[in-house]
Amino acid sequence: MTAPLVAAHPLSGDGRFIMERYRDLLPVTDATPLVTLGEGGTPLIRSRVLEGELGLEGLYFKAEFQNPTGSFKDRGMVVAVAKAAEAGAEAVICASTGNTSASAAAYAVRHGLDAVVVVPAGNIAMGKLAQAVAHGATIVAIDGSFDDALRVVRDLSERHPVALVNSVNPHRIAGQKTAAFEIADELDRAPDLLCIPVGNAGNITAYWHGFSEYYQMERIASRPRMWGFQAAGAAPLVSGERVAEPETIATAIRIGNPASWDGAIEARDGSGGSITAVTDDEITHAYRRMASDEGIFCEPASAASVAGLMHRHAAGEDLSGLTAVCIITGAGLKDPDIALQIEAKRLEAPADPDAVERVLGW
Ligand code: AN7
Repeated sequence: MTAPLVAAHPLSGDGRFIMERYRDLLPVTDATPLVTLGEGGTPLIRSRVLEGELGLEGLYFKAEFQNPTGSFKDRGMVVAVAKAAEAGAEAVICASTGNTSASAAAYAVRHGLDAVVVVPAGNIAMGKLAQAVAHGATIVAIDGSFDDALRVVRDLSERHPVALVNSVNPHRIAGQKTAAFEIADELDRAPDLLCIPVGNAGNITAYWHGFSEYYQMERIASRPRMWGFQAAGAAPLVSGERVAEPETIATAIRIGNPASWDGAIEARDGSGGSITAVTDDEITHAYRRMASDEGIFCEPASAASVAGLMHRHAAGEDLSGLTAVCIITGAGLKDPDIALQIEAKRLEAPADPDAVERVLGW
């Protein structure tokens, strides 16, 4: 018998949502509350300009910013918080550079649980903080990095009856792998290249699990090469050494000691892929090109996937005949401060058509 659906959306019975669509491949039991905010089912948007510019056969953007709280985190969180509720937890806790806390806060509300989020003071984007505030999460800003915050919440979750919902929780990885299923289902094959920003490395690990699972089930005949990209100032997986004081404009991936280190290396080596660094300038450039050429307003960390692909092309990599998917992990509205640094085409005029015509030069 299937569990009753706690309908949070009028279309929640149509199988679009990951806990229903991929139920058999997820740790869902009859006792798991199928609460949904509408996560998953994000579009694969074909590139307008960059595909041709990079000489690719196909370039697609997986629009993960269209998830309910504006990032890919919802795929893992919907499963992790449901499993926490199923196990009788009354509260969830996480460390976050922002998106995990926004997602945890929303799903905690949905399940009637409390949320505690521990964040690096001064280093989380305004939109993400606003989300945690709005959902009523208890926010602890620590004088330290994300890595310090993760150490703190791991410790607290062992001392208190709270569920840890960072990606060290395997239910997070399980939920996030569904994005790989969706890509394969939609393309009817695996792409040749999967380009993805890497911070704590949960997502690259999850995608690799997803593609590997489909490969083992013979749903796809090949797996993509995984191309992970870290910000140059926070690139422990590139150097092979922890970074004590990570620094980058892309605060979401300002992480010096990724929890899923081994998973990232496995994805890289198992796929014949790579994990390389992109500079903040490259990230900023790709971020602007995505908005101005593709109509996609993402956050800086997300643009690292596109920056990386552009970097590899500029370095002489032949991409002809290949199909690539870039994972666009989070929404541009999360970080309005960065967006407003772009020189705007902004004019001023009195409230009069003739005056507006004049400033437009028409
Ligand atoms: C937009 O929210 O770690 O490599 O605490 O928000 O799985 O960590 C966010 C990470 C990429 C990196 N893009 O993914 C957090 C957090 C965006 C992100 C990443 C994050 P992982």
